[in-house]
Amino acid sequence: MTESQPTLSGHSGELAVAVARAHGVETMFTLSGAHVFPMYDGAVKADPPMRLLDVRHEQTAAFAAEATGKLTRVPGLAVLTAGPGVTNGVSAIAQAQFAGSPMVVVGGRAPANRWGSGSLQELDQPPIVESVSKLARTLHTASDVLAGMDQAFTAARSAHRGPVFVDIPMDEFFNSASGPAPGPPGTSRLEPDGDEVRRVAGLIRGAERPVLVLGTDVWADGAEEAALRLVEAARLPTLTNGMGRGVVPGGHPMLVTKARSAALGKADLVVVVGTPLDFRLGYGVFGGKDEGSTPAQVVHLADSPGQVSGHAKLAASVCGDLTNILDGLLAELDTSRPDWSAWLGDLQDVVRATAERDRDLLSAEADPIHPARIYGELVPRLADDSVVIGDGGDFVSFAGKFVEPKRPGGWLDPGPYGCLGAGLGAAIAARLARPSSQVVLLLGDGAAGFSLMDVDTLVRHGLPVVMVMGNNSAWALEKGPMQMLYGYDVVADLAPRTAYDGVVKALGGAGETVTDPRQIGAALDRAFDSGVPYLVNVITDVEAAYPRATFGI
Ligand SMILES: Cc1ncc(C[n+]2csc(CCOP(=O)(O)OP(=O)(O)O)c2C)c(N)n1
Ligand SMILES: [Mg+2]
Repeated sequence: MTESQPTLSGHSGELAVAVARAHGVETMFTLSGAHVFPMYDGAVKADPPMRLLDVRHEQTAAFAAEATGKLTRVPGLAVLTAGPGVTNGVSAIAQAQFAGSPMVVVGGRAPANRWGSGSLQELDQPPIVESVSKLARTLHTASDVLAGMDQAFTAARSAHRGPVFVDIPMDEFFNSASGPAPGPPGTSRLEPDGDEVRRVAGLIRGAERPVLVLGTDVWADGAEEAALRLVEAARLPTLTNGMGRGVVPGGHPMLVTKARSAALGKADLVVVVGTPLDFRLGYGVFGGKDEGSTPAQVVHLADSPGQVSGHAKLAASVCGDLTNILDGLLAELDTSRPDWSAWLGDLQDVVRATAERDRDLLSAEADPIHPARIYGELVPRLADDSVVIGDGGDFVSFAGKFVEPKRPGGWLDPGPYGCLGAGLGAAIAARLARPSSQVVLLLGDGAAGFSLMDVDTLVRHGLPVVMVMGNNSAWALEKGPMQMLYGYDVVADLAPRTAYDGVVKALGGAGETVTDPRQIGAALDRAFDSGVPYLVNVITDVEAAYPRATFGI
């Protein structure tokens, strides 16, 4: 401790809240439990108080913290009571681990002074959470809290980002300690290897048909501007996925997401930035589409060493601060690079042809409604700074096809963990993180069942969100594949045409059911104008399955 560092004294909850605030946390997502009361007391007595956002299921608190981390790039904070409170949060913690979302979960824990005697919810939680988090540990005494919480937040926000779990025994939660007051957060950034960057620039320079892929970590690492600089200066055809969507704005001439199959199938070099080479990217095998052609060379650029693919055959890789890597490539390519305009032009032709084909679906008059028509109505109504959240199967896959965000940081999809039920938590987080933006939650009717009760949370906290449901009365993303494999399906149907808008109304929001495609637009306008949580329940055609090329297996 230096002389200039003030001392902080208080109970563990006060100390933990002070550290969270020093790391930029504004909201504590939680559901009540006595084991974590000191966190609430710490929030209430902080100056100014920390916002408490209480939900109806711990998964919602944890998904809200995860989405806060994604949207604000400051770790989200969930506080979950001991035992079932913590176990209810595990799926969201796993999702954060898969997506690299910075978040800290503070768990209650049965008291240390009775450990082994069988007190209520006496569960050793870190071993349960360990495999799905960056770090999971118990802060055994009040005097561990200041340093332990700082370590938790620092780990969560350092590349590669992810969830950190700590629990504090109840007796020690109420105990007091003192120590140095938390200062501003420290983060270190890994300098990339300059020789490797030059090697990658050489590979790009030598390519005839290069393609760039920008993923979630481009946004998470704060490299979105460097990425766009590189794309525009080098005029590289680019695809985006996850939270990389919007880094190259929808409609940009270099964005060829609509020509994805041609781009990845014909490329001779694919440079993947800030996203794993997982099932979403064909496990990192590209090209070789035309007869006699060889697979593309693959370059992987990652925010940290552990993220570089271990399974794909890589021509080169670089890890470290993504802004430095991308600016390093730009500096190299600025001086000399081939002209790829013919290749880019070919892909732009495919983009145009795809957009032309999509137009029919987006304006489909079909009865029952084709889910694409919903996007035909929604997309023109989206502002550039809107936040769009997907929670569902096929319905959300259609969104991935038709919604091309204009800015980064406003697109939340299920990501590689693909966990249904994140929707309401993410919507709550988005409403708080972007108070003046449109927040649109796209819900499958199946997915809605996991979290719809948390409309109550939106209502209690005065958080308006537009919910748009593609209600095909089925778990369609599973129904189609089961039909394909077995010629029949079971456990894939839901009750026909359920009035989920009635559920939202009962909880204090508003909504309506739409069965005529020509009524969707007006219903969306009413939802955006309503200023309350509003569900547009669109009854859609279960036969209109998403044309899927991969099942992720
Ligand atoms: C927590 C969880 N349970 C089950 C699944 C498997 N699953 C993936 S998509 C899907 C169907 C989703 O149905 P719905 O939300 O109605 O969207 P639809 O495919 O019908 O458009 C299911 C059950 C999952 N991904 N996550
Ligand atoms: Mg469905």
